[in-house]
Amino acid sequence: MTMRSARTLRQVQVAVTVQRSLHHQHPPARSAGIVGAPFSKGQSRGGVEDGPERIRAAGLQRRLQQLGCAVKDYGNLTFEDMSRDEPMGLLKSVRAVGAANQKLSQAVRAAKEDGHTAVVLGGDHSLAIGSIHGHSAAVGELSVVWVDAHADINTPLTTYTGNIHGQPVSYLLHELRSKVPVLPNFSWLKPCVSAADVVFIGLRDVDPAEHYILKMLGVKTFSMSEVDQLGVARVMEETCDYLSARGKKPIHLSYDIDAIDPSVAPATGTPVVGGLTYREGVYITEHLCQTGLLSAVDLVEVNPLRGQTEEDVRSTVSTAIDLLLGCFGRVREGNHLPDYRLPEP
Ligand SMILES: [Mn+2]
Repeated sequence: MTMRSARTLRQVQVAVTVQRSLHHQHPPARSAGIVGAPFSKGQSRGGVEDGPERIRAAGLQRRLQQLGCAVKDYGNLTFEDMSRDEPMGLLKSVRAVGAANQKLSQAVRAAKEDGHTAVVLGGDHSLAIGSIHGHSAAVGELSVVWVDAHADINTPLTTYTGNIHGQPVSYLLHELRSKVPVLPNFSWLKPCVSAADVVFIGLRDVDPAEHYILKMLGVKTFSMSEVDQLGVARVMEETCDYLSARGKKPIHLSYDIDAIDPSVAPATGTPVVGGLTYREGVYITEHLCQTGLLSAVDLVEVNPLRGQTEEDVRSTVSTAIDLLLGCFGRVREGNHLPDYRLPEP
């Protein structure tokens, strides 16, 4: 190797190093538009409506700002009581879920139109119906990453609990349009997501009908078996390769805290053993953040009343916050603000 080419190589290495350190000192400007959705009627356990306030009280806004992220908190949506909301067959609280999601759809759409990365604090996972619909109304076609112990893809006719938090994906998919009956307070909703634009991660409690639907539609899934087999880094690489092969669409991350192992995040309505570790859970958010395509995030199913102890609740809420911080550029190596200067003696 001549001196000349050796120098060129070193120059390249220096340039790469400079670029990298610039990247760390000047993270892309981000802003979070937080929408609180204290809604619990997509399932039958009280307490999940307290999720937004607990997550805020643990310092979400301050911690996002410490990352250099601008924050606009739109506050909590209010949901009217439905005086007459009788079950339709097994299906519970249909009218309340329909009305709440219509409101949420409008709020998420507004947050997107204001230029923010939307953050929906749930509340139960039925809220993904309005969140994804509103996101899509603002930006068009989406990629959806659904991180959950459950597939939440029952239709109103396959559910055996009647809880709509186990069904939101079926309401959103074009391919299942003919399988979802007309429901009161849902006339505003049109399916807006293609099955090929969805990836599930963390599955470990899937009903037979859900499994049939996933196979029938050929939906990309990484159950906990694949997380074990491939490791989370490869799962995320394959997730992003798979989604971007259909075009680089804005990503909607719908994160159910029950994806995380109950030893870390026990305060949730339907915990299932054998979940993601804290590190795997956070890695998913870090990786999606790095794509630069993350456009909206739901963080749902934190239920402070489901913890056995205050430490259970603290651990669950603090994990939820770390997942959200990962979405906005927190990296575990540490961060500093772009204008930081070392004190001079
Ligand atoms: Mn869920």
